[in-house]
Amino acid sequence: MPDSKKIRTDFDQYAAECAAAVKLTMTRLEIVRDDIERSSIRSPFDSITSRIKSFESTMAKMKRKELTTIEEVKEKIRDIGGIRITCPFCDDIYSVVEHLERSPGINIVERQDYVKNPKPNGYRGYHVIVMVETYAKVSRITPIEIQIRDKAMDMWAAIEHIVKYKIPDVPESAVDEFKQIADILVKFDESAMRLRDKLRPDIKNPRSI
Ligand code: 0O2
Repeated sequence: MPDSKKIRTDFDQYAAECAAAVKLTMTRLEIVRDDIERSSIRSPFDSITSRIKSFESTMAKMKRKELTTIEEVKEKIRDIGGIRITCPFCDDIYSVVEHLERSPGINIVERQDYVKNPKPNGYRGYHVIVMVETYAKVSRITPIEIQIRDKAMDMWAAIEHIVKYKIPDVPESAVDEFKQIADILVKFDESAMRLRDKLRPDIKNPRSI
């Protein structure tokens, strides 16, 4: 039986490390975004937000993954610190990924492309795990997750998350309906890019001056 008081103390300490890594990465991303906004016709960035996974949510994930110690959490749950970037258009996601790849201090060690390969329930998004070096009393390297979605994907995921949260046993019909909405949003994304390219070919590439 894990010592719940110790887990809480260990979690709070690790969450503080993750918060430092998130803070540093947010600053780096904001610098990249500001530079693009100054020098480009439009930006592939819409919003950049962050969160630290709550203790309760981490405990639930530990239970699901059958983890009992903070050492296991550090190894197997790499989204305690999370950043979410939203983009206006679906193909902007790959521009953002290119910017991350070029940014010093953002070291991508893992990626999952749920845009090209959506989850069976219809979830789309591009996830990367980055290792961030921070220095307080000692130097540490901490993983955080960056999720990149366009606005349609983000809207779908936010609603699906709330529904899944409130009702643990989602009926099959609701799962089907979510998938149908996801399929409609794929079409929406395609139309939005087609209209952009037809009406505003000058802004197709967000990096063009
Ligand atoms: P929260 O509350 O957002 O932190 P896992 O599948 O979670 O056991 P892993 O490797 O962390 O393992 O999975 P993945 O695919 O990288 O997903 C991590 C996060 O992506 C999730 O975190 C969600 O934020 C988001 N995500 C993934 N799949 C879905 C989905 O089907 N619907 C929604 N709404 N979000 C999804 P958490 O910890 O689940 O939740």
